Amino acid sequence: MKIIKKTLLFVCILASVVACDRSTEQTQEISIAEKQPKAEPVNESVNLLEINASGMRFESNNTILSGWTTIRLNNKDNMLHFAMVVRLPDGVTATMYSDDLGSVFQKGYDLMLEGKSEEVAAVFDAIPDWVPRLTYQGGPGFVSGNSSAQSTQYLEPGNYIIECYIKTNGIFHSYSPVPGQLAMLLPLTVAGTPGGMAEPSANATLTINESGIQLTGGELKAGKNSIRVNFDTQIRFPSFVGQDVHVIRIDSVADIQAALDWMDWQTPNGLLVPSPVTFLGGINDVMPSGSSAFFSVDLSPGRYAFIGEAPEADKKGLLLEFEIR
Ligand SMILES: [Cu+2]
Repeated sequence: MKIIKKTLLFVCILASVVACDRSTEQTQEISIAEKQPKAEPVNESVNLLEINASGMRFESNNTILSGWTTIRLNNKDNMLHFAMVVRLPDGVTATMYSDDLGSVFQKGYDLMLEGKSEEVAAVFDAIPDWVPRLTYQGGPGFVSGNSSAQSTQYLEPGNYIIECYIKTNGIFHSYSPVPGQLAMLLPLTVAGTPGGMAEPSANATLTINESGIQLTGGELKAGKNSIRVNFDTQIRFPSFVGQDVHVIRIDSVADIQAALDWMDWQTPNGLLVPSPVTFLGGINDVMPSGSSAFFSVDLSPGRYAFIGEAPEADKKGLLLEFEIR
């Protein structure tokens, strides 16, 4: 883990002629200040990365300060996108991620649809040896077209990518057929300089563990919600995906099964746009186990569910319905 320490260097030049008089004034000021009650320091700085999704590409600054970071995904397309944050091991670049891993998933998926299971296994056996050292660090969850989603997560300095692997016509948005060119994959540098943003507050807490998603604190409300997610576990399922949480609006009973069926990228219609239900954001996988992160979601009265991106999410406990009155 590369940690760049911020060095603060204070250079103080005092004119020797006036030093004596000023030091007397400073002593008096300090003694008055000490008699006043001390206010708790308030840190209101915002460490925000704004990403626009447009024409199946991300547009953004490619750097952010470290520590707590808010990432806002403004989806300007008519289709669903998300923005998963992945930390790259030292020596791995966004281009390597695209060329050596994105291409493997597209090839494996294509063979999967052709029913060539042995060839699929051979393709996935050939994934680069650095893949197990990728760590997943959140990022805004699934959000339908022409709307925004926002997550807040703690990012250490380093090199990252932001990825969307929704499919259009069977092609993952992050897949680039041209080596060296990036599709829906954004390189991100998290600088050594701390952004100084405080950990957000939340009105509700979700806990994710072996049993799935539970509401373990606070209350969901109409209007803007800040939701803390405690990732007590981070389980990787055989389909390579981890535990995460997204919000769907339930307009009819059929929406629940449609969303469950849609949440498996390995099926022809899975993660294929147009999505069968409306997604309002959430947060992608966070590692390691024991980490917490946050997402914001605006809820009008109605029925909703938290749902994980995994095959048979309900059987994994990754479906939690709720109502806002
Ligand atoms: Cu996308």
